[in-house]
Amino acid sequence: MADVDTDFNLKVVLVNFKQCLSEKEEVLMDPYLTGWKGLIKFLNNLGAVFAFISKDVLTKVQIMEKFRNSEQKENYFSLQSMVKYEISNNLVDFQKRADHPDSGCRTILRLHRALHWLQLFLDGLRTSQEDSKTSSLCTDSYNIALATYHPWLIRKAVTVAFCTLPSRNAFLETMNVGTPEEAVEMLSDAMPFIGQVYQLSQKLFEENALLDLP
Ligand code: 1PW
Repeated sequence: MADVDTDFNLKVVLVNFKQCLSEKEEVLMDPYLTGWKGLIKFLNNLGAVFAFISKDVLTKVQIMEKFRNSEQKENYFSLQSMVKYEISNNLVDFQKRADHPDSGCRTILRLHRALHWLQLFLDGLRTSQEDSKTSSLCTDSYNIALATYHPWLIRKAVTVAFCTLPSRNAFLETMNVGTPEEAVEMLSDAMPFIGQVYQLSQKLFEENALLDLP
């Protein structure tokens, strides 16, 4: 396929999530967004049915990049500085999307929930048997992490897209880090960092009552 990015390597993408973790236990915005941009490439390589998913994620990454390129860029240096800045300046809609429909907080919350899905899915894949069905692993993690936040139509479309996923070994090979065994090893090294990024963000959103932003 001409549009497949052959230079893609999931290890390089996942390293960004390690780089998100600052010494002060903050989650740094730029590597977070770079990590997501890599995941978008990965999604695009999975085929056209994933295009609507990657498009939504890309839109959200672009919203955040705009903040990072604005005069307020320092306030968006980390997820923690963003939350502090947006809350103290009343830049977050808490009840319904109105004055600030695309706040950094509500945008990152969507990516944060999606990261939870990715974490569960890649961990499921890593620890599963060779004959496990990728589509079932993917659907199970989606149902736990994300489905409750999506309307019926999206849930349906997402589930259809998952059915097109290749077998476990073929999927591990699309990560471009060698044999399926090497891909599993790479995931074992990388997943703890994704887990830490997820936990730190979850704590931040929880402490600031941001987990249900419209
Ligand atoms: C196989 C690797 C998968 C990694 C990427 C996971 C991304 C999951 C994103 C699912 C998006 C489905 C389509 C869009 C739905 C939006 O309505 C929804 N966005 C997300 C990211 O959940 C909510 O955003 P909204 O409508 O409140 O702006």
